[in-house]
Amino acid sequence: MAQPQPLSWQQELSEAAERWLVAIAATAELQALRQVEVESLGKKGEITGLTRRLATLPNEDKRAYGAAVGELKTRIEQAISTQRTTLEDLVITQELADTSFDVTLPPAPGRPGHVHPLSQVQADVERVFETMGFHVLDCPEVESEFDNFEALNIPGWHPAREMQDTFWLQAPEGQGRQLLRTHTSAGQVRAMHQFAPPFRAIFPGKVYRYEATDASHEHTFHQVEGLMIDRHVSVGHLLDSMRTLLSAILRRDVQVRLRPGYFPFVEPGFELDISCQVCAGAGCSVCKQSGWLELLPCGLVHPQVLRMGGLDPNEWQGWAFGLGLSRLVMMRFGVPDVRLLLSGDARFLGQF
Ligand code: FA5
Repeated sequence: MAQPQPLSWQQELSEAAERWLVAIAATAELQALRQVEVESLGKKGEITGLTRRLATLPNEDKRAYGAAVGELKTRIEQAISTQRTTLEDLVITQELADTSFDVTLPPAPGRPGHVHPLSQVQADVERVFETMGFHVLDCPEVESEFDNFEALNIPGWHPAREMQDTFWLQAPEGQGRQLLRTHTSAGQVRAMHQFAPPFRAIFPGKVYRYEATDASHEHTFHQVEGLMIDRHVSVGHLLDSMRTLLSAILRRDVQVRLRPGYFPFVEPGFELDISCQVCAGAGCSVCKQSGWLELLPCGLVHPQVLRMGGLDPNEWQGWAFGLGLSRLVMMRFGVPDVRLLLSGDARFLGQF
């Protein structure tokens, strides 16, 4: 009986191609496809074995065999890739089919936004002062060295500069030095040039300091400046305005204390402290265990500052205050750390 002839390598590759393409098309699950991939193209797979055989062939067959086995490998890889996409789509379709949902259910409740606690208290402060005849002024956060320091009687050599180190900016040639304002007092001389005396104005806003932060110190925080210019002003009127402000904003009786305070742009100057509302005066990290928090420095405008604002100190007087708005918010709501205010943490903000 005649022996069956061995297959030529061309027939063997063609037979392998047909067999693997049928096997790939027949897979119904990704797991099975992966198995076919390992058995055909894996390290010990059949196609890899066929590739290795190249070395054993006579030289004249090597080029044609190499090209044919390479083409076979590419066909199988493409078929596997196409089948994988088909099977993955099937899985997604199946998952969607398995998910049942009730289209008649009402939508999940939305989370409406609300006004930030800083803006709430700022709006209240503005309302209180507007009823007392004050303008509300918007002053720039990028300020000149002149308005932030020199106009306020703080020349370059003055030790008070050390207390308010800040972020300097690269200003265009010839425009003097510019910085992020360290206090809203930077608006005082601007206001004096903007309004004809007598006038009263507040200017709320964000200020910046190069600050080692802690529970009551932030590098970016809010203040409200107040300035009243008239022919005769008194410390009594200043303190009464401060009392009106605090009882309107805090809506309860709070203890305050007044002590002398030094600021080069007021004379005399005061520090108005408030009994800490976070710990009810018992001592905590906000008040540094003292029971008191610095909130509202103030004083009578220094004659030199009036001159810088184009006003004759023999004719005009003024009082000014620089309220720590961020700290006032802390005192109103009992916030235990100033850094929470600008943290953008929705869990914190959701409470107001
Ligand atoms: C000033 O900034 C003066 N310009 C205030 C002033 C205005 C005095 C007008 C006299 C007349 P001071 O550096 O103390 O002063 O800051 C004022 C208030 O801002 C402080 O009492 C405090 O409530 C708040 N404050 C100061 N530094 C910080 C900080 N790093 N973080 C949060 N609040 C601060």
